[in-house]
Amino acid sequence: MTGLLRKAALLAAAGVFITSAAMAGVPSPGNSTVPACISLVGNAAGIPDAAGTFSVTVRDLANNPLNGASVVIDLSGCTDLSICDDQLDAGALVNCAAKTTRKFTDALGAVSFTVLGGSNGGGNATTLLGGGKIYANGVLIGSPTASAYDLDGASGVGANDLSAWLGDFGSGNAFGRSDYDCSGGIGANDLSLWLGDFGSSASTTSCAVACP
Ligand SMILES: [Ca+2]
Repeated sequence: MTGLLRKAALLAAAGVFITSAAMAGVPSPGNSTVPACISLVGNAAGIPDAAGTFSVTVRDLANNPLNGASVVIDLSGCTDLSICDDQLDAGALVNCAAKTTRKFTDALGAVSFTVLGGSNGGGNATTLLGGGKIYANGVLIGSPTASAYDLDGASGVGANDLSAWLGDFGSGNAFGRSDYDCSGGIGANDLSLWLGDFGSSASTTSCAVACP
């Protein structure tokens, strides 16, 4: 190999190295796994309702899982939803002003959330589909529709929430807060899911303190 060729080969190798180093550690929306929709839930005796549990897996541009990535569920775009000041999860860091809750991924790049919160009552729906945002290390990796079983934000999941759901259904608008099955509209299957959650008695209690 001539000197010139050797230099060229070294430069090419260095370029590959720099490129892969830059790719490592940057969350990739295409390689990460996020839910298409999420549901805010209540709790029962301090236990978050598992109906709201979802997972996020963060992978980088080289498709490697990212350990310790900061994952933020940002509901600031959902003006008809509020999250609880206390998520009953020692790993969840709530920023009330930003309407976010943050956790960190494990060695497999995964983290699970159960977001506690609710909505603001019958006739008050505003947000359509895809109102939530999920960020990993500041990179937007998903825009799920965000729903809530506790549609009036009081007294857990009960009859008044059903009334609010019926109002959303009757409006003919695709309000995200009442679309539990992620179909992109409000229909009989969402009612079935709401009834299932009501019947489970896992969301008997609303936020002790909802973020203002
Ligand atoms: Ca309620």
